[in-house]
Amino acid sequence: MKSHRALLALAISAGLLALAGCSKSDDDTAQTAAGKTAAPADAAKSESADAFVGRVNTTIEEMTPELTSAAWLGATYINPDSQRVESAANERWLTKNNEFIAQAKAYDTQGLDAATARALHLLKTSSSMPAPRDPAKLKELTEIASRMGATYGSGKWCVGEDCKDIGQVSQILADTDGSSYDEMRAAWEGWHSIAVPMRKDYQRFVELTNEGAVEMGFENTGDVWRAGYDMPAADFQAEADRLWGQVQPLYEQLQCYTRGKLEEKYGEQGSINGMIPAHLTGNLWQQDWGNLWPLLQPYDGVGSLDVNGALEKQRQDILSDLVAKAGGMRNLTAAKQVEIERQADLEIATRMTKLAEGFYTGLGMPALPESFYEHSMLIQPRDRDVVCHASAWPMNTDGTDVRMKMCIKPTEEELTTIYHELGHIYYYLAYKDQAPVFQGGAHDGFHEAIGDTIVLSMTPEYLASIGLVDQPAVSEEAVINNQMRMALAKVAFMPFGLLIDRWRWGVFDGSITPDNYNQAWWELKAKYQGVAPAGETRGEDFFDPGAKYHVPGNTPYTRYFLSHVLQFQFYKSLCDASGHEGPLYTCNFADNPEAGQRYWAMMQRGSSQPWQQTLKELTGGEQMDASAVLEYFQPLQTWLTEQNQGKTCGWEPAKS
Ligand code: X8Z
Ligand code: ZN
Repeated sequence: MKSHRALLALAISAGLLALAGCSKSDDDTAQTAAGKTAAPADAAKSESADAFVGRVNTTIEEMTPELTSAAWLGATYINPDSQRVESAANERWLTKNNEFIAQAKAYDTQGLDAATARALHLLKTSSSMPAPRDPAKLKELTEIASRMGATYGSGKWCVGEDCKDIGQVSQILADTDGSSYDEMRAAWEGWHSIAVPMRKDYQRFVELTNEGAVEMGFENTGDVWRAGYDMPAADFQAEADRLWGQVQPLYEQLQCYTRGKLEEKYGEQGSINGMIPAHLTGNLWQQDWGNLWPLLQPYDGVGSLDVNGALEKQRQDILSDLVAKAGGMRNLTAAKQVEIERQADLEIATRMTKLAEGFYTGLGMPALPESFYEHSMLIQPRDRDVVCHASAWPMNTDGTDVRMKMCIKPTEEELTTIYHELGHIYYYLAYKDQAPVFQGGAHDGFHEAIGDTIVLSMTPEYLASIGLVDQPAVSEEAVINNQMRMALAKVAFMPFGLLIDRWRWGVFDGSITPDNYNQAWWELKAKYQGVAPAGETRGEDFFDPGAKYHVPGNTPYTRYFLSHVLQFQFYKSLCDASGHEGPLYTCNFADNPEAGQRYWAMMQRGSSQPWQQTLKELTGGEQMDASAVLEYFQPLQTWLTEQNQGKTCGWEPAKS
């Protein structure tokens, strides 16, 4: 169901679990006396729609803890045993869910109570991993999903005996000042090698989920994904295109400016036919360009926004204290030193998480339950492989066990990711009293936008109030600097947010075939992002999409694009609610109870009504609309246009 589809896609590494699953209970009315599943139509005749939805809710409630625990183990202890437990739990759930979907389809929704009709609708349209009915194929699917998740999570780039995990590879790329062109290129290529073994699995995954989708009455898996937006699936793609059209001119200015700076720094190697070389943006996927700050900062030294420096210093101070308490460095064994380093890592990670929690409680939302800090994984364990990709988990349906899984490092990017993850966590807490079928985002883009809206409120004033930057400078230059900081995270992301599912929709509908998986990927990267790989074309020996978590993890991605539009709409409404006056980009609604109440009321709705209604309650409008993005970035857009004057912007191949 939608609720849990959102839940699990966010939370569960392999995106296996559309829902918690448990074995059939004895009094399951969908079963015949002989223990065989009754035909869905017969089951629907002998059980009212209300009773059916009630049974679905109870089943979700009962199955969720076991399913989420299995998935948590699969993501935090990667080994063959946890994979077996994870895929078996998924298998049980998906079998149950298929039964539910078949029965849901057998009801005539005319004349039903509105909540029952909505629950049936969500059941029929909310499966990110449609599973075939054939038990052997269903089992194969869950095993592939677990294996791909584990392959990604344990992925390493090895040169001889020297192996680097995703965190270490990312650090080489992130150091855009210190790492050389060749070092970054080797790191980028090294990470992409981890995806090669996934290619076959992914191909089979597509076949199996497509079969499940057809059995559910859809054309293919992409068609199921697009059905989850309370509008005809066919309209949804056009809607996403419309929103992209609104922000595309702003992105093109940013791309042009960035490319120019890379050319200044790297000469001819700084661009490829007007495109940005994939290994030079400070990020493995070119989705966040924040690490290019040293190169792109518009006005050097105007209002220091060195959050990375501040966090690193805090960690050093914590470490020095711990070392002093233990009697000084010279008295420590090597093992004790490692232990103390880890203690410092955990302490700064916890401190960063509490800063984020403070924003939410400052809005009047509840403190996180103690169990959050007890059960979450905040730093990377040393003794095993884990999926480091950040995620937030509702372990059950009553909100008493929510967790975050991250490998936190003391950087600004990670700090904002914590605010993002707590957005998911607070959404779970806000809608915990809804029936389990409605425990989801209004749509999946809402779920992604909750925390990011808060991130927009992390203005220099806010950062100063939590001690991470000095008192901010007030000047036009400072405005542009801060706008650039935000644009490198938000604007740079938008085409990336769109293209991943353009690729997957094509794979699922057969217009992209296994013999052009990689070629199609790089065509889309070129078309939307204006990004290209250095050197020879990356042919079909590679499987570059698999080097991004959400592909092996099977998490639909258009949600993030939508979130990057919605979060500006939410932000504007909350700023209005808080009585903010002045330009949108200056608004910080921290500690404002009116904004908090408005937000919480919206979040409490979960997926109990069409998202358009929920959006209207918060913003007054029923449409997603990127004009708030443009309003926010208006000063930067003007500035970029001036900077780019006289340059030839755009890139080959021509954009359509
Ligand atoms: O995957 C995430 C979150 C978990 S929902 C860390 N994000 C996308 C990504 O990292 O690719 C947040 C922004 C986009
Ligand atoms: Zn998220």
